[in-house]
Amino acid sequence: MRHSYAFRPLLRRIQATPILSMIVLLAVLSGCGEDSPPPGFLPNTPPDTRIVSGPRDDVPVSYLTEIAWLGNDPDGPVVSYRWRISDNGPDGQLDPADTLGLPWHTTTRTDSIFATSAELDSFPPDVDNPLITDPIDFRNWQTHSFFVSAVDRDGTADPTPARIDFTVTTLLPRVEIDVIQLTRDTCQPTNTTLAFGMKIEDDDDPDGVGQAYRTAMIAVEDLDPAAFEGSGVPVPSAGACLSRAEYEQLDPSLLFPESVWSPWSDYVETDYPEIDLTLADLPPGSSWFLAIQGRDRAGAVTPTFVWNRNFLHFHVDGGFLPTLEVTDPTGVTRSFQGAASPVVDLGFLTDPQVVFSWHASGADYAGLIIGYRWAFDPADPLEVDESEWAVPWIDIVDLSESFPPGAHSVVITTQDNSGQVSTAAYRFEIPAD
Ligand SMILES: [Ca+2]
Ligand SMILES: [Ca+2]
Repeated sequence: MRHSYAFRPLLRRIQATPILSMIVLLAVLSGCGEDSPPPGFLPNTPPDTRIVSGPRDDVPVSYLTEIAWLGNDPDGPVVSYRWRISDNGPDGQLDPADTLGLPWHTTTRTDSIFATSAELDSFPPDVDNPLITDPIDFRNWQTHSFFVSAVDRDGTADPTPARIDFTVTTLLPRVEIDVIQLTRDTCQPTNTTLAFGMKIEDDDDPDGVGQAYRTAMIAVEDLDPAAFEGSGVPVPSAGACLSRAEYEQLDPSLLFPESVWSPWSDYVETDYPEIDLTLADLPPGSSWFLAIQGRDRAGAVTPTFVWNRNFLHFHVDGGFLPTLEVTDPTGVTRSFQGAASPVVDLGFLTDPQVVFSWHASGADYAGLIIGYRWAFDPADPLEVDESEWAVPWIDIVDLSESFPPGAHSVVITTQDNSGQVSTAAYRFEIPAD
């Protein structure tokens, strides 16, 4: 008896072990633990998902891509979908790393237009075309995979998401400096203030414009000497002026490394001739490289730096004066720069209705005319008092005024955006009848 008593628990233990293991294993497989459904309860069936329309994998499409999907669930309704889009890297192939940590987004919609990134440069069909040289023609590209899973009433997502692979392209945004005129094939002389507008065009954007811009401005003596290696162009010293031909020998990727760029700013389209950038208090004698890049909705960035388009080489001279050209009542046009001296004497005018018209320019030094004002019969035509001006600074380029008999004077002045003024002063006499 004692013998069998001692033996029985051991036998029970040996028999119990595999049964216990199976129960634990079943609980792990079902994932339910103690909440396992009672016998006879049907487990939830996950929903199934399919993509009903979208881009083909062999034809590149716009970075704005429309995709539609549907799901069905054998034992209840589909209540939502979850989706995600991967960027598949330069090889264009979906790798496990491409979806690592990629979040799922939830939606109840069954279609959408997705704005996807296209940040890889040199889209092969463009690069192979030797006729294409302008960024207007170049495209960036990226291959993406779109995944979507239907989610049922129980929160169960289709474990095998529907998937579509596709390649998108975007035309690159173009930047153009405007408002000022840039025509030189050597450095542009400027005053100590330089102001200009810009436009960032993007032909495949719904609004036709880029979304952001950034600038790089470097004194020529701070340029990376490596950019000059093998170019035949000497490394510039402070204040040096390079020609367009010399600039075009240099490696732009070394001229404008990532570290020299400003942060990105939102680009808001303005009406010409509005000013987007003003550079004030520039030191006389300094010489600069200035480049501007645009960025589009797909993240594509202007790749080239074209002389006098989105690249400007300028030298700060200072002391430039606007040129004021005035046509007087006798029909003679004269040019004025700086203070009015001497006063132009027109003698007797037969018509008491006196008409002047004018035009001013700072184009020689990329200066901008900000307005005009005039005075009638000031105490001293060569020293008009602030209170004697007939109008504030305005953008009007002619005047017509009736004068009584006697001696009179008219003073017309213009100002540029660096505060430089040029003035024309006239005296004349209206005879008594
Ligand atoms: Ca279900
Ligand atoms: Ca674009």
